[in-house]
Amino acid sequence: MSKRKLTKQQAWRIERIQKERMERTQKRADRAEETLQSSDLGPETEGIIISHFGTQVEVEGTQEPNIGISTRCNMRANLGQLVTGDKVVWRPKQNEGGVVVARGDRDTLLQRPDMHGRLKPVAANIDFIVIVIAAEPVPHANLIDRYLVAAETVDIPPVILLNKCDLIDESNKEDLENLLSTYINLGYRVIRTSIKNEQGMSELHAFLQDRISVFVGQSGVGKSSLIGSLLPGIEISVGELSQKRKKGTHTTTTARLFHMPSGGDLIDSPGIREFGLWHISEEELLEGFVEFRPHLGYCKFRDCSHEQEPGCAIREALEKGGISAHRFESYLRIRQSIRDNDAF
Ligand SMILES: Nc1nc2c(ncn2[C@@H]2O[C@H](COP(=O)(O)OP(=O)(O)OP(=O)(O)O)[C@@H](O)[C@H]2O)c(=O)[nH]1
Ligand SMILES: [Mg+2]
Ligand SMILES: [Zn+2]
Repeated sequence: MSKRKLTKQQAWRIERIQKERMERTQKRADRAEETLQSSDLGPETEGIIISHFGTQVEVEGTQEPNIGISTRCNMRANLGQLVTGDKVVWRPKQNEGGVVVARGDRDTLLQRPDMHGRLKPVAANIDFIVIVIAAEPVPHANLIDRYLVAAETVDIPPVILLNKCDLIDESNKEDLENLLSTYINLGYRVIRTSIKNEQGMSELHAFLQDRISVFVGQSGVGKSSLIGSLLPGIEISVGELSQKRKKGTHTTTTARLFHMPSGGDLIDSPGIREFGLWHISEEELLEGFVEFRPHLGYCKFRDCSHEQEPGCAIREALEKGGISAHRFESYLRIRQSIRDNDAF
């Protein structure tokens, strides 16, 4: 991740955009308040956020008489950012729409910084993070490690899903197997699927049963395709890879929650290029690498940077093979990106 240096003009532009955004948020909140003051609102009822559309959210009722019914709602100003999976209290308007008036506590929250370093929630109240990679586009180990660190930091168990197994041949088999074996050795569960030949789909279905899972990963790996294949009949957009570079085309633009008829929820999320971890501390980063944990606190120097120092327990584990070179390198890269951002 590159360090972002802004010219005065860029900084001024960002400041202006932020000011405009704040004004818009305020106006929206005023509108929500106005509606609340008027009398055409129904009683408070519970719901869950299905999706977020900039100025509004889609809320599905979880209480009679609104169970399963979706309503576009404005939101009160003091709620902070609402996100897919949030449990809310809302009031229906007489004709259509409604207003969200409160948000329930979150059991879990996956979040990541946006381009400007502001922390954005991705999904709330999730039990599992399904990190989707594919035979094509080629997976980036560092991105997988970033997701794993994020999952470990918020204590939401991750699973790695290799999709498009129908596209595995002699040219990519070894690389993919090497990549996966690192994670299998660390104790992470790996599921292999293909929506073309149905491989692994029943295992995946069984795994997702009765849990709330969010599908994350690069664009084009097949997150939406997998959900569409698990839930035939739903409306979900799927996009071809770009012809030239065989990369995803960022088809899904906002997270959305779908119900499995047999129980459980699936949250589709937009593909990403980078997963910034600027919001976590260097200690959390170390803890986020599960195989580092048994060695933490055993370096000779308390402020060991795990680079050159004698008596470094992490490097010793690296030499003995308890920590793989690729994971250690990943750790150093992420640590550097956290430091670069600190300097900014
Ligand atoms: N061969 C093969 N192609 C697949 C498989 N799963 C998905 N695809 C194709 O991969 C492309 C991208 O699929 P999407 O489901 O849109 O990918 P996504 O991860 O949701 O991408 P974004 O929404 O951009 O993040 C589409 O052309 C799919 O048909 C699979 O198992 N095998
Ligand atoms: Mg998608
Ligand atoms: Zn050390």
